Order: sequence, then structure tokens, then C-alpha cells
Amino acid sequence: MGFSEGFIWGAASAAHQVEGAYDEDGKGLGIWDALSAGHVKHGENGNVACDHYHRFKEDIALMKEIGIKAYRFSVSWPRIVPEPGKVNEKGLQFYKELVQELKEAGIEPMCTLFHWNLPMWLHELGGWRYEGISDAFAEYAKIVVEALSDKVEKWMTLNEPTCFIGLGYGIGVHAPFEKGIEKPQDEMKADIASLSKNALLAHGKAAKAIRENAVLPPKIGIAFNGALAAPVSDRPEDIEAARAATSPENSFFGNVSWWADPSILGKLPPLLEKVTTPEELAVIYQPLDFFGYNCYNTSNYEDRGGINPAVYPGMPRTAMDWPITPDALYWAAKLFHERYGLPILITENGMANIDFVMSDGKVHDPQRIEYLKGYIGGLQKAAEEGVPVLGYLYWSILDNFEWAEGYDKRFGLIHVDYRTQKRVRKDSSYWYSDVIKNNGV
Ligand code: GCO
Repeated sequence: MGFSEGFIWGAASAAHQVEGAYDEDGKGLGIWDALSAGHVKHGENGNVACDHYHRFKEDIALMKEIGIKAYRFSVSWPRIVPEPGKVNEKGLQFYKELVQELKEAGIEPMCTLFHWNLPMWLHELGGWRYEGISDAFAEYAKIVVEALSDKVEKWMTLNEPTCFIGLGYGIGVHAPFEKGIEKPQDEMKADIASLSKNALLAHGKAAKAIRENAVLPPKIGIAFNGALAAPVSDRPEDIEAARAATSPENSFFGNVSWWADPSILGKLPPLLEKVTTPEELAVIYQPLDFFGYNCYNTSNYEDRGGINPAVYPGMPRTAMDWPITPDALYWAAKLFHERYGLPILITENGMANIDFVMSDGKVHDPQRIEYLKGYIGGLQKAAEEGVPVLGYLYWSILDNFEWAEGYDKRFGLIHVDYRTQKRVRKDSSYWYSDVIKNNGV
């Protein structure tokens, strides 16, 4: 016994990272369009990206060839609401055609409402600091749900609030590139707490808007990320230490529990409690259907003083410099299911590799295959032990715009030559086809 029948094997992407067409058909600018100059490696930007906006049919044909059963895409908020109160029908049309094409290919469309490219008009009102942002997000959610929910069943309100709040307003490496970290610590913490509250309110209001307006009975979640500690051994005290390090009492934005405790358990971490009223918590705390988690590694091994001393010189790392820790999905599924009681959906997992088209015209990526064997194997073990796991979505279907890292970090199952937009399936995509056929590794 391994993965359930009907286990969802899929792949993911995000609008700003793949679509391009940044100013076409009435799209407004988002913060990544307008503010990223000077912040991205090699001076690159997402203006064209993979040109998925024009090539989605070709891309879906490749997904079908691979055998993928679900595609997690995100909707670009500034494409749909380019200015306050205005709905861009052409933008909606794009997503309607996208989900239609997916359905015809037998692929389940899964929709993320916010994957980071905040409309500039909202940024100018204060961005995630603006008090009206959660209502604006709920209105936008309703528009998208009315357009797509006859075909979309699974919804993720937010992708990685840890990143768009923490990296966007704290560390300043993601748009809008604010360095809260340079403020006095208390001030920075209070600021991140109230920004986080607004993001949580946006989630809660959007979740409600989805439930109230969806045609197909919706399944709703958040795609979380954040620290995950794996135990150093199977001894109960080591497992307990991992549990405590993963969900500390006094959590902050880099901990999953900072976001998931309020939204799934209705419980506020101390710093959030200071800025959140009981009425607000009631808005944040909505029934959810799955626990989405974007998982790349356990954080023990990070050179940041994790609980595991297993960092060693020369340990395997991806092209992102991220440690390769195959037990990550096992512990993610175990620990997060145990704490939150929801079925687990791995909303992202994958690796950046030094991929290029080789002299035989193919892209050989054995490192990625090995990476996946280990990680998916771990998830399979969790499923075998009885953790309800709904699915696994590889990040990413295509090489794409990796935010501040630009284009040279390649996560795709499909290689993209950005000069010609030519797609080439990597070896790992053929390997993944077999995994899908066999329902496991
Ligand atoms: C994230 C995002 C993706 C990234 C991916 C690789 O996790 O940061 O959801 O947009 O591209 O995770 O870094």
C-alpha cells in the first residue's frame, strides 16, 4: 500500500514567473513589474518569461504528454483588476481558456489567487499595510471564482505569506523590497505582525468569498512554506525536539505555525495576539479542506543554527545552494498532519539544477531524478504509515523567472530556451511519467 488511488500527480507554476505579456490586453502593472529593476540578477525581469500567456496550449499539450493529472497555476491580480474597481474581461478570458484547455486535456486546474505580483495601485495605497487590502482581495477572489469555479475545485488563497511578507517587507529581497530589518527590532516585529494580520484577514475573507460564490463545491487551502525540522534520530525525545523546533511557542513569520495556527486552529501566536482582535481572528479562522505546503528541504541543515548538526562540508546542495534532505516530505506530512489534522497537499517540491541542452539535443538531469526519488519516496512512506496525502505538485512544470534570481535557476521538468521559447522535455519528465503511471516510486 502506498499512495491512494486518485492520488494527484501534478506540477505548479505562478503567473508572474511564466506568463509574460506583462502589459498586454489591459493588464495593469504589479509590484514585480514596476519595482524589480536593480533587484534581479543580471538585470532580468518577468516581462516575457516563458510567454505562457501565448503558448499555454503548447504547454498543456506537453503536460498531457507527461501524464500530469493536475496543474497548479496562479491568477495575476493586476491582470484582472488593473485599477481600483475595474475588471479586465480580457484577463479573465485568458484564464477561462486556460482552464478549458486543461479540462479538455484531462488535467485538473488548481488555482492560487495570490502568488506575489501585487497590483501597483494597491501598493500605492500601502500594499499589505493598507487596511482595505483584505476587502480588495476578497472582491478580486469573488471575480475569479465567478469566472472559473465551474471548472476549478481546488483553491489556494495565498502562496507563501512567509515570503511575500517576510522577504518583501522584512529582508527586502522580494518586491516591494522594503528592509524592515534595518529598523529597531521591536518596531520591525510589530510592523511584520500587522502586515501578517492583513494577509491573514485577506485569506479569511477570500476563503469565505470562495465558499459563498463557487459553482463546484470548493476545496480551499493555503500554500504555506517555512521552517521544518526533522529529528536527528527515531528516539522519542528527538522527535519531540523536531516538533518543538518546527512549531515554536513564540513563532514568527518564518514559522509555518505563525500562519497556520490562526487560520487552521483559530489560535494566535503571542506577537500576533498583540495586534489582532477576537473579531478579526473570527474572520481569519475559516474552515479549510487541505494543508498545502511548499517544501524544498528541512531547515535543520540550514546554516542558521538548526537543531541538527548534520551540516557538513560538501553536502549535496541544489543550484539554489539549498541542502538536499530527502526526508523532508516525510516529516512535513507527519508533523503538519499531526498538528493541523488536515489532508496534506504538497503544493511545491523540486530542485534547481544546472540544466542545458546537450550535444545530443536532450536535457539530462540525473541529479533531479535522484532528488525526486528520495523526496517522493519519503512522502510515500508517510502515506504508507497512514498520513492522508492528497497529492504532489512538482515545482515547476517549466523553467521560469525565479524572482530575484532571474532565469539561470532552472526548476522545470521542461527546459525553456528564453531566446527562442523552445521547450525541451528533460529526462526527469520522462521519469516522472513512469512515477505517475506506477502511482509511486
Ligand atoms: C517559492 C514560490 C515559487 C518559487 C519556488 C522556488 O516557493 O518561492 O512559491 O514561486 O519559484 O519555490 O524558489
